[in-house]
Amino acid sequence: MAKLQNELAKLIPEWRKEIGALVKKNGSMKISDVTIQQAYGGMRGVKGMICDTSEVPPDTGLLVRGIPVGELADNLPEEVFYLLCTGHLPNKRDLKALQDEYAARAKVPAYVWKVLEAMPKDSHPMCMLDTAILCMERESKFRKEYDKGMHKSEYWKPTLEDSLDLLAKLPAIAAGVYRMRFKKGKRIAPKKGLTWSENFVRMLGIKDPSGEFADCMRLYLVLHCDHEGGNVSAHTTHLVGSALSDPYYSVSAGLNGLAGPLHGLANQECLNWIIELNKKFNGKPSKEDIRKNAWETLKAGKVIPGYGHAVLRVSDPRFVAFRKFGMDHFPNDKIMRTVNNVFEIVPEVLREHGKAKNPWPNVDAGSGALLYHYGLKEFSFYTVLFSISRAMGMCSQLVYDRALGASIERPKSVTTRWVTEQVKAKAKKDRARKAKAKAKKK
Ligand code: HAX
Repeated sequence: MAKLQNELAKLIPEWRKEIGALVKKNGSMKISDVTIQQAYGGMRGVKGMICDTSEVPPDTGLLVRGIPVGELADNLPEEVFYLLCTGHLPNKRDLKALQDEYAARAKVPAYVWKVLEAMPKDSHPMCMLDTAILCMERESKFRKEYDKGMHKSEYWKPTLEDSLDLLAKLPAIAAGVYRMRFKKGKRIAPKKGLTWSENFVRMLGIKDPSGEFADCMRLYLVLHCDHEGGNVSAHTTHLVGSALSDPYYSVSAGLNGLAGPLHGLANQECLNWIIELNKKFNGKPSKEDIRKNAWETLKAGKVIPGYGHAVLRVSDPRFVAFRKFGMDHFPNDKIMRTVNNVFEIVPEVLREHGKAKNPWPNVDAGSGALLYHYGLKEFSFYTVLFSISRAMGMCSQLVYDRALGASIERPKSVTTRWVTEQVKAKAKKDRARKAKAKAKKK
């Protein structure tokens, strides 16, 4: 057995013991209430699920297993996957073992390419990626072991096997989608001895003589890895997985959610806003131009893309890391300069506007500028990049769910009639209480 499997085999019994005791002793303690507003409003803030791989405190932003994501800005995505799974970074030997696992599992089955080639030429890259993942379901080791009859304490093992298979193949699939969808020529084979992100950049076929784009992609794949459990894609993966659907079914379901414009697709709109701004002011909008343009956007009843967040109340540390990378490597790039100036002006404008609870930039405010600089200009592909990274969070959450024997998810839904009856019953009770209090006073 390779190192990650060994490490988890050691850790999982400890987690089971610790969490088992916690639930046994405190199972009836309340940790959340739900209001009618929350029930109709996307369950915002309802604490009703567990995710130990990462958390998003509003005042700091993403912590991956307790480590601020900014502190991982020099790490490899492989190291971050190991961290997500185990709670600690790998040593050199364990990292090498994981990289060897990826290399050994990287070959994409030939039928995947045939399926993709049969799709309409204008299919969305996200649809192509999800189709490729779903059609590989026949490879699932979890399903095969389950069909043979497996003890539930063993579920995590083939779940991890499927996850490693999937993660190992994703860069080749995504790069294949890129070259096919945007007519870039033949697929490029992976090369031995390169890291996960270096190989991905090589297979995309975008020129990178300095290796800077590969470093940018390394950062991109680290920063998007996970964002706790309740966002659409993570929650969907967890929900589908809770039925013991294998990782191919679960991850492709989650990525279908990431493809939505309110979730992973937002990044392309941000770059569009910046590019339009540059076009309008001959590539050099002044701070006053930016202020005017931001107000025009707001007065037109639109949001300023890349700013605001449902949970965060500070600048997203992922934006901070992207901005630093851009300003360190290409401060004079027209788009990067505007991204930086927008950051200096827009929070002030949003504060004056007074609506957004968080006037600060989110992850999407800067990431597109970096990709664009290195020549990756096909906006509809950006969510595919997000997906490769986020699959690490999804897979590690699935392994954790199977390790802990997570139950099938089944919250109780209620009807509007039921809610109305509760409101009426409460009003009746309140009236009775008031009448009683009044009678007592007399
Ligand atoms: N520009 C203008 N108005 C904004 C705003 C922005 N950037 N951010 C929030 N507001 C407005 C909201 O539209 C809302 O207005 P109404 O009361 O008229 O509905 C009000 O401020 C309060 O909203 P909020 O509570 O601060 O924010 P929400 O939790 O409702 O929404 C969003 C969070 C990220 C969706 C929101 O800030 C937004 O639309 N931002 C711009 C789009 C964007 O950057 N999306 C990417 C998010 C990152 C992500 O999660 N990617 O996966």
